[in-house]
Amino acid sequence: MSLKIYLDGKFVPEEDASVSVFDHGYLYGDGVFEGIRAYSGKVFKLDEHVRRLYDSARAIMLEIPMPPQEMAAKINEAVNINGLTDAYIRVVVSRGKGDLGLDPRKCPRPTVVIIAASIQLYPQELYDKGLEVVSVPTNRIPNECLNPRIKSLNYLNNILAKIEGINAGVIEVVMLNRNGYVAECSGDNIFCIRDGVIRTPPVEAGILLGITRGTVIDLARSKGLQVIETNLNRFDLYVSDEVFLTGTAAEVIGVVKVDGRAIGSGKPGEITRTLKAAFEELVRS
Ligand code: PXG
Repeated sequence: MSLKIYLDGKFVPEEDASVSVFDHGYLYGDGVFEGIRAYSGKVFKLDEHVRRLYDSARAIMLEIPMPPQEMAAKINEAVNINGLTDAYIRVVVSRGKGDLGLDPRKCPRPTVVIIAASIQLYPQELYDKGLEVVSVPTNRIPNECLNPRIKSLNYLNNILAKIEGINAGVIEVVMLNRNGYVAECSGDNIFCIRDGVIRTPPVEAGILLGITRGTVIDLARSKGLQVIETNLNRFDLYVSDEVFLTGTAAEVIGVVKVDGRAIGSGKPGEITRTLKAAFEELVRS
């Protein structure tokens, strides 16, 4: 069945949802986006995602041509109009159509797209067995170059890292920053646990401030678990009792091998399983 896509002010059938080849989102990756989920008809952490979208846009001096409340309403409408209850939502705001040339002033009007589609879940087996990851040569881009807090349409840094992972036979990778500290994964944030203490890289390490990351930190603290945002290196991962990743697509997923080193017992750990269960309960409540 054909989806209805929000494009520049109205919902159109997907066959008609086309953007110009002169759009600077296409020509230069000039724009921002969000990946959001809906569970049982409710969009998860909608306000947080909309806020991050507008922060990303502000950082690149892109003025989204509608207020945040209207964006939130359109995101809800995109889910409802397509009759979806569990959905994956992609919001894209690009610089818009303009002449060739980098100058963003060539683009009078940003292009706004909202796609709400059914979601492709990771196979259950990955959650039961846990993921294997490797650290890759491509470093996370430094804050001073293109701050990873900006969820921009330039994902080549992450895609190059992902390709290195695919070449090594894994589906997710650990990206380090230019100081050798752990930053994040290509599309997930990373946590490790030792002696019951949960640690995750701080924003200064050069990461996207994941909405799932924030949710899981809150959940852990509400259970009396200690969570510390601190620099980690690969050694810290290797000697962890547990490692897990968080992200909109993956939710919470255990990691059982890092660079060939088995983590803990070689199965997803107890705290990881507790947090995964708490997250599932939250999204379904
Ligand atoms: N780091 C990076 C680089 C990401 O792109 C996360 C962390 C996790 O953030 P959230 O807010 O989702 O907890 C992401 C999120 C996709 C897709 O289609 C990618 C993400 C989210 C949803 C879908 O590949 N990345």
